[in-house]
Amino acid sequence: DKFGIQDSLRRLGIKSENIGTSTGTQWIDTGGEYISSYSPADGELIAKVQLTTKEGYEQVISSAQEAFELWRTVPAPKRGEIVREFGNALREVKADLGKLVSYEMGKSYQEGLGEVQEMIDICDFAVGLSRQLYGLTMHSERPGHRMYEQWHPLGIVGIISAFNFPVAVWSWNTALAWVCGDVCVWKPSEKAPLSGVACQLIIAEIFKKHGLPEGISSLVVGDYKVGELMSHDPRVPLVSATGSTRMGKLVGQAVGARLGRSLLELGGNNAIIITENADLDMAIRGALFGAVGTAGQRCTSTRRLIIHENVFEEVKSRLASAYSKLVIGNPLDEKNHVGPVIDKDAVHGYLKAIEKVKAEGGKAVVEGGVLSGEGYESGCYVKPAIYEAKNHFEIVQHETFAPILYLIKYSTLDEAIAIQNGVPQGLSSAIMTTNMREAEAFLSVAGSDCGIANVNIGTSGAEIGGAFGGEKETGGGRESGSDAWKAYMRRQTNTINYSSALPLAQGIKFDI
Ligand code: UN1
Repeated sequence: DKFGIQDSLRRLGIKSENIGTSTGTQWIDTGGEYISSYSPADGELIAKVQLTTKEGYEQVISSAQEAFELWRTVPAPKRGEIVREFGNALREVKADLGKLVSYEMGKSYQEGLGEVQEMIDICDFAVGLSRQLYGLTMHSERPGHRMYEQWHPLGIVGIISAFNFPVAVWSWNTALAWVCGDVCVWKPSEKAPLSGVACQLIIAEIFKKHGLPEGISSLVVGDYKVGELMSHDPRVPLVSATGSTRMGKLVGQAVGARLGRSLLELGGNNAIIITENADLDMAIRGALFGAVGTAGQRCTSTRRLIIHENVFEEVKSRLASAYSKLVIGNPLDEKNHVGPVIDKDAVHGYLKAIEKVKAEGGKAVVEGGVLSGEGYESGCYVKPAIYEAKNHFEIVQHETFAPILYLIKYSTLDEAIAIQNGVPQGLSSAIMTTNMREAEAFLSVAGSDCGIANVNIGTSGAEIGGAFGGEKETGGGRESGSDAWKAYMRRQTNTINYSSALPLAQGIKFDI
C-alpha cells in the first residue's frame, strides 16, 4: 500500500462493507445486494456498498419531506453557516478524499485534489450566496401598491451524478440547494459509490453537531433503477442529472411527463479552434491537457481540434511529440500524467471508436491501444490517441468518453465556427488566437453555440464562479456559479395593496 490508501480509507470511515442508504447520520440496512467498487488503477477491490431498495428509497424520501418542513424555515445565512462548516471539513480531508477519488475513479491525484478544491470553492460561493438570494422589486401601475418577487425553496432536489466527477458535481448542486432551503437526495454513480459514502459521512458530522434533523442530505446507491424512482417521483420537484445524453433524455422525459423540473448536464463534443494567429505553445499545452486530462473523461474534455491549414502540419507534429512524452500509469503516482479509464466497458468503447474512425477514413497521427504488463494489470489503461478526421464522420459526431482526439483542417474562420458548431452537443468550446477580430467573432452571436466559449484557454477546467452547462444535446442546464441558484428555487411575484381602494390592473372597470 505504497500510496497509503488504506489509511485514507480508514480516516474517511470507509469499511470493507458499507451501507449505501443514509438519511444523514442514520444508515439504513435495506437488506439489498452489495456491489463491489474496484479501482481502475490496480484492479483491486476497494470495498463493497449495499444498494438502495425501493423500500429504502421510500424511507429516504419521507425523511427528506419531513426535514424540508424545518430546513426551509432556517434563515438562509444560517444555512450558509452549515455549508461553511462543510467547506472547512473538506479542507481538513482534502488529501484523503482527493486520494479516494483518484483511486476509485482513476484521475490523477493532482486532479483528485483539484476536484475537492472545486467542492471547497463552491461552498465558499454558496456561503456568500446565502445572503444574496435577491429578488427584484417592481413599480406597480396602481397607486398605493407595491410589487416585488421573492425566491422560495423547491423541496427535495434529486441529484444524479456521474463517475468522472464523483464528488464535485454533487457539491455544486447540494451546496447551492442547501442555502436555497432545499433538501437533497444524492445518487452517486454506481461506478464510484465509495466517494459518495465518504462525503455523506463528512456532512453527517456537521448535521449531528448542530442537532439538525435527518433528511437534509440523503444518499441512495444504485444504477439507473434508483434514478428512475427519482425521475418519476412527484415528491422530487427538481432532478439534477449529470451523465450521458442517452441517460439525460430518459430523465428529462420522465420528469417532463410529470411537469417537474430537470437540470441536465450531458455530453460534450468540445473543440478548440487553433487559428494561424495562435500562440502555438499555448495552443499545444491547452489541447494536451484538454484531451488527455482525466483520461479524456471530462464532459469538457477536448475531443476535436479545428486547425488552420497554415499551421496544421506544425500543430500535428508538435502534438505527436508531446504525446510521446506522456507517462501513463497509476494515477496516485505523481510522475504519471495519465491514469486509467473507469472500467473495461470504457476500454471497449475506446477501441470501438478507434475502429470506427479508421473505417470511416481517419488517419492515425498517434495510434491508440490498450496497455498491458506491469502496472497495467487492471486492463483499464489506454494510450491517448490522435486521428485526422472529418467533422461529418459518424464517430466524430459522437462523444466517446476516452482520450481520443480528432484533428480537422479548416481554411476560413467561418468554416471553423461551422465545424465547431456542427455537432449535436453544445457544452464547451475555445479559440486559440492572438487576433482580436477572430476572438470576438468566435464569441459573437454568430460564433460558438456552446454554453462555454473560451479564448486562449482549453475547453476543460471551468471555474465554479461561472454558470456551468451547455446547449443542444448537452441539456441546457446551468449549475454552479452566476445565478444558477435560481434553478433550485421557485419564484413568487407578490403584489401588495396598501391603499383603501381596489383598482384593477389594466384600468378595467368592474363596479356593481
Ligand atoms: C464534468 O466533466 O462533468 O470544467 C465536469 C471542468 C470541471 C468540471 C467538469 N470543472 O472541466
